Parts: sequence; structure tokens; C-alpha cells
Amino acid sequence: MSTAEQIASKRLNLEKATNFMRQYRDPDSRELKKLSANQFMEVWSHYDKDGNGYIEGTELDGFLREFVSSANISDVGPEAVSDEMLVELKACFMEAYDDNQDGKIDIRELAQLLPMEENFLLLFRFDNPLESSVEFMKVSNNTYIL
Ligand SMILES: [Ca+2]
Ligand SMILES: [Ca+2]
Repeated sequence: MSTAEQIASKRLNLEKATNFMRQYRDPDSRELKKLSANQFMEVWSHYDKDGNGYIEGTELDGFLREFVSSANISDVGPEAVSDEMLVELKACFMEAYDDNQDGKIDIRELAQLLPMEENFLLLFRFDNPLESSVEFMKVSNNTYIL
């Protein structure tokens, strides 16, 4: 394999890796599929790269770019989200999901954002009761618009 080919294949792998959220979307509707507890933890550990219990800073930027670009029907990369869009998105997003307003997403805040299998949701209700499942659906629907 030539050097150029190696670079090309590396880039391809990188692009696949950066579209991490895509695998959790329905290929036709682009809606998020319901996540199992395992899948949810995969998402969490993928984006909380330093494992400090928060998705923050560049982790948050990366998550938002991938989250939004994965909703696109065409196979666009995360760079399709411009910096200006990202700033605006982040403001809306944090207003909706950053419950304790610390500027970071913790695991319970992510749990409210991603659709999950019902029994798994219950785990989170003990600690941080959502107002109702209707409220949860409303929040999820807003996400699809983003
Ligand atoms: Ca982190
Ligand atoms: Ca927070």
C-alpha cells in the first residue's frame, strides 16, 4: 500500500469514527432509535473522552456536530456544521438540556436527550425524576428539529 493510499484509508476510518451517532439513527427517517442501556453507555463513554463524568468543552462541540450532522440524509461529515451554527446550536441545546446550568452535560442530562428503552429510563427517575414521560417525549422531539 502506498503512503497516499494509507493516508486515504486512514481518513476514511476517521470519517467513519467521527459519525458515531449515525449508527443510532433510523436509516430512512433519521430519527434516533431507542437505545439500550449498553448503547447509551457506549455513546456516553465515546463522548466523555477523558472520563471525568461530563461532556464539556471540545467534547461537547464534537458531540453536537456529530449529533446534528448524523440527522442529515446525505452522508455529510461533522464539518458540515459551521462554527457559527455550532455556537447557535449550543446555546439552544444547553438551554434545553443543561438542567443545572453548569455549562456541561452530565450523564442524567444526556439520558433526557437520547430516546431510551423504557426500563432503562426508570433508573434515572430515582435520582432525577422527569416530570412525566410526555415531558420526555416533548424534549426528544425538540431534539429532532435541532
Ligand atoms: Ca469529559
Ligand atoms: Ca449540566
